[in-house]
Amino acid sequence: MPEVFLNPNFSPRPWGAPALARRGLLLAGSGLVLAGGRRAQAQDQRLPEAMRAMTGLGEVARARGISFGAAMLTQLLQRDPAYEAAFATEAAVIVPEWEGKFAALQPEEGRFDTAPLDAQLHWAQQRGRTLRGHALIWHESLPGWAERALAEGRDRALGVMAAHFDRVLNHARGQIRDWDVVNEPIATAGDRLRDTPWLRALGPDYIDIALRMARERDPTLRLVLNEYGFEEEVPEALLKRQQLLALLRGLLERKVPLDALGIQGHLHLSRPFNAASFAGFLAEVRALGLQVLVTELDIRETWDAPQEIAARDALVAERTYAFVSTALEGGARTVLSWGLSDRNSWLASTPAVAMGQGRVHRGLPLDDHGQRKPMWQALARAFRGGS
Ligand code: 9MR
Repeated sequence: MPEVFLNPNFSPRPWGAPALARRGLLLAGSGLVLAGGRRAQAQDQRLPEAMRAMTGLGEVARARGISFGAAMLTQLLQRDPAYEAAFATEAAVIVPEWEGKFAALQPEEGRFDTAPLDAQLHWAQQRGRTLRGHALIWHESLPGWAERALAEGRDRALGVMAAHFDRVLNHARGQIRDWDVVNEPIATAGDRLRDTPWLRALGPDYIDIALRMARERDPTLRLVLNEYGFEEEVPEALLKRQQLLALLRGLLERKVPLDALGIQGHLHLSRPFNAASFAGFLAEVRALGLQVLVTELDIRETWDAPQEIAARDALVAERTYAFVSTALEGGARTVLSWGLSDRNSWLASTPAVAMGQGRVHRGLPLDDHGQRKPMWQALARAFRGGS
């Protein structure tokens, strides 16, 4: 059986057929209100145009020297005009949610498929947007052939890494200036390096090797180490901060090239957030001479939260503002959310994190219908520097 290399975990939910009144409401903010009696199809065609006319988060952020963007899926970009319009309006930066991963780029050894990534690059270039790379070395989205090859020993693993970097970084040269070179190297428990095929093949040095290889191949790149699970005030997150700081210090002491820490920001309302404590951590990272950026913001709700949408959205917005404003005060100049609309979020399509029973996490700036939520306003407020 050939392996399937479309993003295997994502099955898009179709755009629903919201009531005409709801569409009218959606468009009201843009000054383009459609008559209630018009046919839904005509509205579908106009919806993206109305969205395009709005001032987006990218623009709001840019006014303060901040880059805002979001993770994009080519499979939706190419077939959903409302999805494309939302990115055109809101995102100054694009990050491929799947298309830059190992399994997407090299599904079989030596056979590279850059078409889905190129589609995003083309879209971004046409509109003067930037695209950042995600992710060269990760324990997930590694095709079966690569996992088997890494198990064959050190030299083979070095060869696999070098061949992938050669081809991908050469292909993207001058187009992608910023890469997550190593993604999620610390164990979920926060107490040690994660046990991955790369670690088993090359030892803890795999991180040094990957960063050095990336710098050798393209000295102009911003090299990022991207991690999650250390943002909030829970014991495993605090442990992870310590591991992360030790890892970063070690890399810098060994003169391994590294420019920034990517803070994923997959937040949980079930966990407390302590702004002062997180600010202290950011200051320690910055004191090492590293930049910080928020790479994958979204927010998971809890089941014991209120049922009413307005109350749920207020909690999400409050957490968004607290987290993003702390990150910005701590020096972040790039903020990316992991998608734009709840409809297409991995929070909805991944069984292990989905809410289920008819509820969908409302953890992104736009709702299921592409309408702006209080989280959108919270981001805008944080970018404007308001309180
Ligand atoms: O959202 C992504 C999902 O669509 C993919 O199927 C999955 C595996 O490639 O990766 C998800 O994105 C992850 C990101 O690459 C790294 N940080 C955690 C993200 C959510 O799982």
